[in-house]
Amino acid sequence: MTFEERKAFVEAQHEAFVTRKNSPIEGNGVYTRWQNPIIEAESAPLEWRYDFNPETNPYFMERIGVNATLNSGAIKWGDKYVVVVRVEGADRKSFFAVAESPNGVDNFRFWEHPITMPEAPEGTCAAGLDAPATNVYDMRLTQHEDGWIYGLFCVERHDDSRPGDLSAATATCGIARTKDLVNWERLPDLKSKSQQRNVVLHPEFVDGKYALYTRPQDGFIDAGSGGGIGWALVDDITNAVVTDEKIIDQRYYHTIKEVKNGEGPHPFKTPKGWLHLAHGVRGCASGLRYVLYMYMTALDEPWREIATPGGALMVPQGGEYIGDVMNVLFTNGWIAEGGTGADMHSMDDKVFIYYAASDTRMHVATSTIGQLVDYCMNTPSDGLTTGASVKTRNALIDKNIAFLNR
Ligand code: M1P
Repeated sequence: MTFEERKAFVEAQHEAFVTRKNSPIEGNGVYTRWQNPIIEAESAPLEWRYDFNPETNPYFMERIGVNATLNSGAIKWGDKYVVVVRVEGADRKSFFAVAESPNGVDNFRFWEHPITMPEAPEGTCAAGLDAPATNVYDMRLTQHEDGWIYGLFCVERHDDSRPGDLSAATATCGIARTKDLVNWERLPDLKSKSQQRNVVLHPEFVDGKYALYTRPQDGFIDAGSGGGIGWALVDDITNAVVTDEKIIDQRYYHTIKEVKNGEGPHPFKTPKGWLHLAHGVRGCASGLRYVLYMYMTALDEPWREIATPGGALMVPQGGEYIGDVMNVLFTNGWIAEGGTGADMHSMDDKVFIYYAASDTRMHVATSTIGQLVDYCMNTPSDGLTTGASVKTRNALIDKNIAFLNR
């Protein structure tokens, strides 16, 4: 192939890939999965990967590869469905990039440039190191009632207290804000006694303070003896310090969140309470297994659980199981029609759950606020023993027998 022939071939393939139609797969009544991933490494613009000049790239070869597109924040932006994607280059460094779709389920197209995220202001890195971030990832977007859109994300640096160990790392929460998703003001990292990943900003002030869902962890990978989804109030988001942190969603032995868990995107406000989406992790012979689960908290006390459906909402299925980090579903973005931030949603509002499969590609599942609230309020909690589980299932069977024999 000549340079021109190959360029035309690659361009045609890319356009077909980006514009392919998606279709729903009828499921269990709680949500609907969509057949195709919505964003994959191949979705990255060709200008980000190829040198288009025949003099410097005579074979029209890919110059800077993209390895994966995963854990994406999400927000409705005018009439567009926007995700802030964690794009991982072939060099294992992640960066953030905005992609938009006209309908939320296909035709996602990246904006021209990735986000240029400033480093934390000098002297404000939580790790006490003023080194630039080695890696940033998993942004949670919150349209806050203070008027800003916040992005909270994980900042990873080498743990220099263990100089001989090249895998030793620290996780802290980076904070940035924007009005247009293009220009970002970086604020000091969150200061906290422990490492933090999966920190999420609640969209409303609580007692006049910024409220955070946290995930304290003993080490970079291990949640350790603590863990759980935490709750902390912060006086000043431009110098955010966690002083008091309480665990609001615990981990339990022999459950889907035995090893660790973490808040997904910020919760939606519904007439029945705050609707939360999270991930839970357990260990098994094939490694760690990440699944999605839900819970609800009281409208006036967003830290108090009022519904804790047992088990997983979604687990890896089919091709989702395969990728860079197998057996993982992860979410940090969802969109509900009918409002953003702390707007009250109605039961009819459509919900788009954006989730990544095996740290490799982005998918979508759709539902409604009403279906998800019903799921939360009417799915029995995990009884934590086999005996309790059988009792719960028998109660459903007996109810059905009585109803069907009426
Ligand atoms: O590899 C699975 C996930 O592992 C981490 O999540 P957690 O902090 O709960 O263990 C994150 O690195 C996440 O990005 C990744 O998808």
